[in-house]
Amino acid sequence: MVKRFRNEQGIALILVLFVIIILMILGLNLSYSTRFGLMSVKNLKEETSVRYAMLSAFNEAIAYIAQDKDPVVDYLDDRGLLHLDDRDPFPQEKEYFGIMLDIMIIDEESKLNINMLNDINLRRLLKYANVPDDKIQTIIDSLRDWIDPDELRRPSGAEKEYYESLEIPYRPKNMPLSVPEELILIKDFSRDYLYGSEERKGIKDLITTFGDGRLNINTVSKEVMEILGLSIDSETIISQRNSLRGYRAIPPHLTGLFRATSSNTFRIEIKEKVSGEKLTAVIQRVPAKKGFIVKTLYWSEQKTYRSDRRARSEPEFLGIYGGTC
Ligand SMILES: [Ca+2]
Ligand SMILES: [Ca+2]
Repeated sequence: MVKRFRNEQGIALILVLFVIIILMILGLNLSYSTRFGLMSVKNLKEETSVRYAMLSAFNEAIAYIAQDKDPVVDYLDDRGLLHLDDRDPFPQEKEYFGIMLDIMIIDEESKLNINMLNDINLRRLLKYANVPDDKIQTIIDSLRDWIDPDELRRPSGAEKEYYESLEIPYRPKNMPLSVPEELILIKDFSRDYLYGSEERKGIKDLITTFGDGRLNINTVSKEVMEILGLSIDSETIISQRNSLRGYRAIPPHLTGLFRATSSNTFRIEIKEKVSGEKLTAVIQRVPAKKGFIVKTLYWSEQKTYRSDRRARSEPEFLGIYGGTC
């Protein structure tokens, strides 16, 4: 009888211990879930705040561009800031909802359109990036083959048979480039020709795929002018446009190179100072009865993940589309 009573006590003790262990596991799990949930909410709140701050800055930049009161002139001052009219340039940094952002408006019509460059200027552009001489003709022919609709290979070029034989095969676009980054897909075009390295200056900031190929004399950089063969005249052009607050007409001897004193295609780059999250858009303004209609041509958001403390970033969305906003 006593032995049976002790056995029952032992079983009860084991059951109590078992229940306590289960409760501890459930408690720890609940605590972890709650902590994880709170972190997720905090991250979501931060991400949402940053995104809305960026969208606010983007909309303000668009309004600034669309309210240009002087359609004849858009010019860069001696600090490199873009003036659209008598207003102050758009602020380069501004706080939205307590979030500090860097903001840049860049004239895409100050850059060389890589889809429309002739061989002479393309050669000068590649030389600027210190591309080896024996690769320049291959890149020029391959770029032409990449853009033209046929499959007929130029002497140093590349068409379908070359790209399909690569370790990771793909096909040539047979259309104009949508974004400058596409150059990296073209035969013999190395990534550092675009982005630069210790050995060479990259061409990324000098080229575009947007706009109709017109260059605005009031915004082109010294580097672009030198690629166009204007090395001596570049200083004079920059000093004259500074003192004039932008040419209102192109000097007769420069009409062969420049066809505009104002622009319609702009890149807007917005970056959060702390995390480095970035929003890039290219917009085009089209004259309308009252002011301008603004179309978005390109949109990219570069997101930063903070939960692992070592912020890593990757493009969240890369898109090119037409539309009115
Ligand atoms: Ca203007
Ligand atoms: Ca082709």
